[in-house]
Amino acid sequence: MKTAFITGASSGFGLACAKALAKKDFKIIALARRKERLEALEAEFKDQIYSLNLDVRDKEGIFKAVENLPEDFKNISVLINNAGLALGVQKFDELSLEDIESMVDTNIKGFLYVARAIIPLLRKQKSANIFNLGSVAGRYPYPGGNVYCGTKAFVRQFSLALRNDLRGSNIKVTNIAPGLCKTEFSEVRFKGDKQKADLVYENTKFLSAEDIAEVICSILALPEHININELELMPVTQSWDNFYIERF
Ligand code: NDP
Ligand code: 8X3
Repeated sequence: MKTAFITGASSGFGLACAKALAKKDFKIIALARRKERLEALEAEFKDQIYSLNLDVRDKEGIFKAVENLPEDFKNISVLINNAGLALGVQKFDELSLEDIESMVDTNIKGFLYVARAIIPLLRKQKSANIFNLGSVAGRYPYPGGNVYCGTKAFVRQFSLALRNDLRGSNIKVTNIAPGLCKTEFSEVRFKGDKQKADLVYENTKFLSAEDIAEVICSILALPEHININELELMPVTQSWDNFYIERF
């Protein structure tokens, strides 16, 4: 039985990946802050799930938890480094320092703590996969994206650079960069304002969390010698608008 370590496993992509991989007989280490959500996952898949009720920003907690994993959950060959968030759509100079720090601390620093704690375990495997959750926001800027776009650009470039450091290890690294996808993402971004969140998805077709899980499962099924560096995907309803030109 293979083992996957998934952050942000209480909702959206992380939860969909946990379920999809559990159905494929993986053991799952499911990390998130909301305990009751993780308990529901445990209730569904029983001993296949080992929950870590943790915040990725808790540096000491992350390293301690990984060090103290039960022996039968230590053979991790898949990392889905997914926990992350966007807060607000204000201009950068109107964004609160708290929100700025929260995005940087979660999407960059917490993301790095998890990678740093797990990669030594992946190195013990004959082969392994790392999936980092980037975003189209890491490549294409949009108004109000500022810090969030920057954090996802970090994920993208870090993912590519990490491949150099893992040379010879047979550990693959993929930056998954989705576009519009309906999860709790917008509700978090608008701080619980469901009306504003729903507007994002109004009258259009969006990706689902299950679509992302399916993409990850199909990459996992590829022959061992293929590394997908980056996979960018959007719903067919999404494309680009023009550059903005200021006119006088
Ligand atoms: P959700 O809000 O549905 O899920 C986010 C998950 O991250 C939750 O399980 C949440 O769990 C967890 N999380 C957030 N902060 C922390 C933290 N500090 N410590 C531990 N866990 C945390 O969003 P998505 O599933 O959509 O997002 C997953 C990833 O995909 C994010 O990195 C996001 O930026 C990215 N993404 C999303 C897109 C979209 O349109 N939805 C498109 C492109 C990328 P809990 O609150 O229980 O801790
Ligand atoms: C989430 C996609 O375009 O809302 O990463 O930033 S977007």
